[in-house]
Amino acid sequence: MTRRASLVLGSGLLLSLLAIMGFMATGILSADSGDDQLLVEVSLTNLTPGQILSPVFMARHDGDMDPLYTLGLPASEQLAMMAEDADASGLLTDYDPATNAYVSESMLLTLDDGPIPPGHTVSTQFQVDDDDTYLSFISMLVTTNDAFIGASGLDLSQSRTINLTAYDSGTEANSESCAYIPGPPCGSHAEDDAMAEGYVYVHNGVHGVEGSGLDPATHDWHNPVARMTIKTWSLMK
Ligand SMILES: [Ca+2]
Ligand SMILES: [Ca+2]
Repeated sequence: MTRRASLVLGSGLLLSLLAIMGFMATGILSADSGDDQLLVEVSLTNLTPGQILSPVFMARHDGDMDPLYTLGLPASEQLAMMAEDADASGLLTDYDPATNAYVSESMLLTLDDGPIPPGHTVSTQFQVDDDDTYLSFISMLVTTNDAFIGASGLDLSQSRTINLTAYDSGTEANSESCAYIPGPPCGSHAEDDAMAEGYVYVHNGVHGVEGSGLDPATHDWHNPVARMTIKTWSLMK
């Protein structure tokens, strides 16, 4: 099952923290010194009280790749699969570095081979070349119809912290019916053919629709719902 799959790497190089420590110990790294090889650590923390984040689709790419989504416009089919059912297979196919010239590396980032529970953090590291310094990613809030977090074209060349807002893919009506929600307590992977909102927008939360089985005290949120920390070091020449 794709969303439970272990880390799937493209052609890029994943460096261990041990390697980072080794570079630092020998003085090879310096913070943001502007050289053309970067070592980047990306961490994502779930800040919700009761929403699990699905394994995170990530693509590292150059500046010419199309955005994964645009606020105010309809979602792609690949985003809909991810936002409605945490199914990253479409994204992994479309952004496979073997077939997509803009992509250097794509992966499904997991925590212990699974999703990211509330209050937990998942991290990964990249070695980045001069012209592929951008990161795009998507993760579903799994106890919703079609809520997700993401970013398109994050520049990895500078360290920073980003607070993430929950978006609605606009591809599934927010019935809050367990018949169409993959996360607990529901566990259903069916699609809802009812009229959806039609465009990507800022999600307005879980309201406890009568008979839905969702409890706003657990499943609702106030933005931000997650935080991403990017730490970047330059590899000195
Ligand atoms: Ca759904
Ligand atoms: Ca929706």
